[in-house]
Amino acid sequence: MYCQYFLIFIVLTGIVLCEIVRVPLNRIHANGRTFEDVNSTIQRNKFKYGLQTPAPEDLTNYVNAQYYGSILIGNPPQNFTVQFDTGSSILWVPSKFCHDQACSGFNKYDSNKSTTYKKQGSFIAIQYEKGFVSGFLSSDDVMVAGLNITDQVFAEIVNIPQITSAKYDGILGLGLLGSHSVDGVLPVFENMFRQNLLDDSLFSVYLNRDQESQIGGEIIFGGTDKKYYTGPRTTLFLSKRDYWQFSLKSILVENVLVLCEEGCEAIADTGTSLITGPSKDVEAIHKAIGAIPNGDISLVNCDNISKMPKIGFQTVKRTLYLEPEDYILNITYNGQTLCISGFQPVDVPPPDGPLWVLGDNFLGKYYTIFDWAGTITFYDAI
Ligand SMILES: *[C@@H]1O[C@H](CO)[C@@H](O)[C@H](O)[C@H]1NC(C)=O
Ligand SMILES: *[C@@H]1O[C@H](CO)[C@@H](O)[C@H](O)[C@H]1NC(C)=O
Ligand SMILES: *[C@@H]1O[C@H](CO)[C@@H](O)[C@H](O)[C@H]1NC(C)=O
Ligand SMILES: *[C@@H]1O[C@H](CO)[C@@H](O)[C@H](O)[C@H]1NC(C)=O
Ligand SMILES: *[C@@H]1O[C@H](CO)[C@@H](O)[C@H](O)[C@H]1NC(C)=O
Ligand SMILES: CC(=O)N[C@H]1CO[C@H](CO)[C@@H](O)[C@@H]1O
Repeated sequence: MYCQYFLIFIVLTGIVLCEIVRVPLNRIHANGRTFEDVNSTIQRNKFKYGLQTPAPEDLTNYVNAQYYGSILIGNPPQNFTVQFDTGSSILWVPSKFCHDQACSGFNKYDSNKSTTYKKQGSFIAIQYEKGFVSGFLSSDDVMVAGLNITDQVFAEIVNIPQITSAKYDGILGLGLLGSHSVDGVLPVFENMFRQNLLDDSLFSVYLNRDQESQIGGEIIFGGTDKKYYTGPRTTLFLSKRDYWQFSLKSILVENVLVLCEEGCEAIADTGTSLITGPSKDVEAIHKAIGAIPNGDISLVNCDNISKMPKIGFQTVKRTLYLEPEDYILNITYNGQTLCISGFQPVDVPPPDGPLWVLGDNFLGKYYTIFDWAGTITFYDAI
């Protein structure tokens, strides 16, 4: 859903500083990967599986707040890094026509350099929770995890927000075809399915929460990777096909309170760093964990983490619990560790809302299988 940390506001001993937290890049593994890296991943996958799927896409983890991988567009291929976002449905990358300062430093798609480019032309604006990007539609071959999707319609972006600290060039929406699809454009996953590129009509997501690890995460198209999950299987029917949406019976804040007693709706969203929920509920959680609002985020005392309640998302099958270590995000900056509440108040208006958005801190704990047939499955992530 593209509501990740672009800016983080820190409070230091009463002086309010508004500062961008830049965590040294050498803490994570190679950021800008080259075409050769992508090609070698593809070659390795072919070697590993001998067929097109399951096709794994390696992800890079940036401070547990941004996960992204590489794709290729056009012939000969142009490389891009994209965030794989289950909370939106379109693919966009910056365009060669973007001359904004904001576009510098990103890879830009040049249709003149691709033999398989097809003009679409219509203007498009894509609204995200925190602003919008705009451009026009084009079509070309897109290679994701070694799967060659022909004539994928995507957006070439010419206007993007000025201040972003996004580590990736664009966003690849992994939502289903539904009322959120932009202009009826077939999403990438829908095309993979229609073009018979998948042996199994699903993809699965592993997000590693260990910031020190070389493996940021992995999305597998057409399969799952048993080395990343364990425990019981919890399969739920989607309550709505638009998003990867399912129903919760309640939310339990261990021994303290019960939220969403009448039931509520949730979506699994790789494109959001944290968990967002209706503000009155999130305020209740913040009271229970002693979080203090600070700009867009809320901070907790790092020393109290072990005393905080676990929080359970009760489904018709199993209650999916998060321990405080799962839902608190910590960021070390200049030798100081900030502990950020993993919950943010966001009131999604009807008809979509009210809605709980279960982002990366939830999905890091639960290995998730997104099935085109209309189910979502959770396992315990390793
Ligand atoms: C990709 O890698 C394979 C195997 O190393 C090589 O044969 C092929 O030429 C490479 N493709 C491109 C476009 O560089
Ligand atoms: C592609 O080539 C055409 C014709 O030379 C030119 O008008 C257009 O600006 C070029 N597009 C890009 C993205 O450079
Ligand atoms: C993708 O498929 C198209 C059409 O089948 C083909 O022309 C193109 O060369 C393929 N691209 C790659 C990178 O294999
Ligand atoms: C957190 O710790 C501080 C002292 O470090 C204490 O005053 C406070 O009550 C604690 N809050 C919670 C919610 O346990
Ligand atoms: C921060 O998170 C790491 C795991 O990513 C953990 O090992 C460490 O103890 C945490 N630090 C604090 C202060 O909570
Ligand atoms: C992110 C990334 O790998 N970008 C590379 C794409 O390819 C161009 C040209 O080879 C490089 O300059 C980029 O660094």
